[in-house]
Amino acid sequence: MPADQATDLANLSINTIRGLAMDAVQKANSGHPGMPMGAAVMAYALFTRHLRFDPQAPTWFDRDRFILSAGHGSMLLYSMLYLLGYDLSLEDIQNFRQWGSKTPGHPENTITPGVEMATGPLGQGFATGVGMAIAEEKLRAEFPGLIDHWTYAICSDGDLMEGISHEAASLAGHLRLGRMIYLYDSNRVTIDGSTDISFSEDIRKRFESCGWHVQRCDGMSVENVDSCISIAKGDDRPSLIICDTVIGYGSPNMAGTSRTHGAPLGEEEVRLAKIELGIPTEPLFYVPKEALAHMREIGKRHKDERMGSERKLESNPELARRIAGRLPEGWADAMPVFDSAMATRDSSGKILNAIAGVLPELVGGSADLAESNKTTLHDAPYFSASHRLGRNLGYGVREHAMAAAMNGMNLHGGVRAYGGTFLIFSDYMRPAVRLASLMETNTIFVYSHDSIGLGEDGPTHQPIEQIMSLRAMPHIHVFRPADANETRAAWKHALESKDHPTAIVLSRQKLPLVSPSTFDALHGAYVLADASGGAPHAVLIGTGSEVEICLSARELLQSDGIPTRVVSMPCWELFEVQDESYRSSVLPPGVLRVSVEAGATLGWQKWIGDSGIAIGIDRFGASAPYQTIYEQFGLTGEAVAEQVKKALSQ
Ligand SMILES: Cc1ncc(C[n+]2csc(CCOP(=O)(O)OP(=O)(O)O)c2C)c(N)n1
Repeated sequence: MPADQATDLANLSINTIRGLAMDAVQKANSGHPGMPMGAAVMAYALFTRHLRFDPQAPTWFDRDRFILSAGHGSMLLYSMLYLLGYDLSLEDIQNFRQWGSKTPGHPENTITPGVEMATGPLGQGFATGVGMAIAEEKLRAEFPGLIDHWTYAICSDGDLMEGISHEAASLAGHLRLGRMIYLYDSNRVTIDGSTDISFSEDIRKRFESCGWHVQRCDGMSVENVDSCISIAKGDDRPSLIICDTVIGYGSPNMAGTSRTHGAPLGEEEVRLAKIELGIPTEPLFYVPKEALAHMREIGKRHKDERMGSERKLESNPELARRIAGRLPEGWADAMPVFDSAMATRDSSGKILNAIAGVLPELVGGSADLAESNKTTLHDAPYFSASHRLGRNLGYGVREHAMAAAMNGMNLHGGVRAYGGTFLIFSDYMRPAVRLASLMETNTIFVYSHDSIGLGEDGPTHQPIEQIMSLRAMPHIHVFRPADANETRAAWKHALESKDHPTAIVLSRQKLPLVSPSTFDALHGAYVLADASGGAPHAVLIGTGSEVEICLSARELLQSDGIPTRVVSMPCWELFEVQDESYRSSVLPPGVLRVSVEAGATLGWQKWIGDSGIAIGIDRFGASAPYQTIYEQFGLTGEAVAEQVKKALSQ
């Protein structure tokens, strides 16, 4: 082991981090001690010599961002935050992984001050940081002299194995995101053992070929890591610093092996490791006064700078508005009111271009389907290495990295990112969509080509279970508008949301204008056409393109003397939060309810009950003109009316 050239105080602090990690994992009887023990030096070098932050103001906008991409090493971050003086106590550390604690198993931004994002699913942190760096570049160009910070991450073997890291690294290099510095904890160990089993690519060459600046250093030396970070700052490419480390450093019998990765070392091994590292074996959770004082002092280093920076930020009203996430007064008036039939992807594109001028924070993008998704802001160039003011992101065919990067931009703040792909490819980005929901991030996912209505491309491209599987995800709002005016409501809702993502699900095919120009759709569901000639005998509930089918079924039923109501239900989540009296006024109890949606029927029972009828598609689609597929699958006004009549006659 190379001798660490750091000062005694540095070594004391580093070993304190290691001791806390071992003890917390041991006490919780679960967790990951190895990574914090091996990466403590890297984290110490970064936090004490480079990172700009103020524990008293963890959301200071111009702070450097730090992501622990290898989130299983959470005790590394928690120890650091506690020692530096964030609002995290030694007791919190002792409650690691316990119910209600501020120290959950993996970092969560909604729980712990100083945690920038939730990590744990490997690769997500890596790619989310790319979005944070994009936001910084863009805002620095827009507000020169006010914004000036860096994005750092610690990532692991597992992070770099994940496909999303390839997508994100390629994008970051292409965009020349020089303010990104990633420390790679190269300990050559994963859960199953040595990386020899599965991971032998040349990381240096891989990242260099993606346009990164790559260095390699002894990750167990503060001085080495420190000087590599300094060198990285002088290069205008994103930087990867390959830090050679030893997982579980200090454990006499387990260091360097996967046995330290994801389980307590055991009381005896913890004792031996403490002796090896020169940490007193008692008391547990030992924090030497000198180390705490040293780290707390470092925690105060940027206080004055932060206060000055905050004054500057507040002095610019436009930037202050954007940092606060406030939309300009009356912004929604810029949205057009529609009076004609069009695909909802088209109305979405028109809305975006109409509001782009009043919402300069809007950053669009698509995973190589901009023309299809209608996501392009026409008056703005692409964001690129030479055009930092660009407002369209060309993510390339990288759905997963796109979603994570959008999360990064929205977590960063000051910009508001949306991005599009086909609904079917929401599956390619699902882990990042899930994380957006968990992190309470207001990312807007634009999904066009939302059903068999896309026609000839066939079943590989026709979503079936995607809408319902998005609805199954907690917290995200799924909005499937029936026409251009409901699309306005969808965008209003998505843009005004602060603490949840929204998926806007759009048709490829033209849809008639069926809804009023008011924002009734923001109730989640509303009566679009009521029964005439008496109380309804049936309520047809449609979403998106199937609302039109419900309306034509209603015509047929009404002409047969059956009073029929049509309810448009573009957003379940908004309807769920309406009060009981509104909900039962829309869906009266005791009346036959029929859902019509060109997708999986699983789940509609929630609204139609045991005696309702769910009309949908529980098989894969088919390649044909879309009108034919709708007919073949029984999704027509006639077929729906027949089913209703049959049910009512039983
Ligand atoms: C997407 C994803 N797949 C699997 C896991 C489970 N997991 C946690 S850590 C890990 C690998 C650990 O290897 P490495 O990233 O090198 O971390 P280290 O061993 O250095 O702690 C795996 C597979 C995960 N967290 N995320």
